[in-house]
Amino acid sequence: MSPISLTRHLIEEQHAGHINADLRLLIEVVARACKSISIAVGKGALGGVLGEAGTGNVQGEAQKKLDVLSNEILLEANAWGGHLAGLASEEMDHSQAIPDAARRGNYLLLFDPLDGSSNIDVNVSVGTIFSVLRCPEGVTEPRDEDFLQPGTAQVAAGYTVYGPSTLLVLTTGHGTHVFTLDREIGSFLLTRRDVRIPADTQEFAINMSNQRHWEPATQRYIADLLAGKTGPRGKDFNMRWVASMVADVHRILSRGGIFMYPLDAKCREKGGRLRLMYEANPMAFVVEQAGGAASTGRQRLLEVQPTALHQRVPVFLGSRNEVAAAVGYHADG
Ligand code: AFP
Repeated sequence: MSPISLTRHLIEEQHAGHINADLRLLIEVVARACKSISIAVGKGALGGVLGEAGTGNVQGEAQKKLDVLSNEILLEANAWGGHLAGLASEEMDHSQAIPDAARRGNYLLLFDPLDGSSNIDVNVSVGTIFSVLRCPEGVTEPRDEDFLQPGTAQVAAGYTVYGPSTLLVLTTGHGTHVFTLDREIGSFLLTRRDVRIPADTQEFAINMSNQRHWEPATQRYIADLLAGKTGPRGKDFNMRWVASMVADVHRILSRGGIFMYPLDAKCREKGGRLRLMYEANPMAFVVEQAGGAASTGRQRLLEVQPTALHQRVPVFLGSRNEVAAAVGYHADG
């Protein structure tokens, strides 16, 4: 039986009462925008879109041309989608409300338009991460504070990976599903329904160059992983680090593992390296819906009460038994 399309999957989700028509159409708009981003990314040097844009974002990071282009594609796609009350992006200082009622909907969309963009110029997989929240009742012109909802309030989340194939990974709270872009027909087709992350793993992902900056608990945990079968864990571990969260998380979704960006002396002041609202929360929702776990090291990630739109958090996510082990080291202080 040939794989079903994203459209059919979303209609089935709507018929099952899992989502409404507005959310279904919003997800379709985001998926269409990601197809356009995939085409732009896929052109590489031929598209004249590699390299620096010569601008910076609210994070204080130099923007790549594709960061700016991907952001514009998502803004334009949603400006007239009719399903959003507002949107927020890693690349924009503040959120943007959809101005007129004619094209306003009931949802808030948050996104990292091009995650991993430091990898774009060396042709390593990058992606888009998105999160959908409800606009608070009675709010017609949402402001930044209306977006500050915990990850448990998400009604949909997902990411794309622009890699050897372009994948869309999506949850609406009823499992995590993988769609592959069929470039010949231009449709996302369901290639993996209801992904389950193995509870245990022998593979971890962390940027080891920060080792000397980690908290003692992280130092102890990683040292025990590296000690392998001769150490307290009694088994050897392998390590991977792509430095594109979408690629590292997708590997974990595909074969298990633990992904970590813990606090370190360099990012402690900011609260962590990764952004809560449009990186950690959507990935935590996707991972939990696939039977995995996601923590800050001290609490369930989806229960963090946000205080700022671009807030950062420490992240431990993946195989639930390994996340529990890592959290155990941090609970000991
Ligand atoms: P960029 O989008 O600036 O490349 O950052 C990617 C990212 O936010 C996330 O995708 C990676 O897991 C993490 O940063 C990599 O951080 P390091 O460059 O410190 O390893």
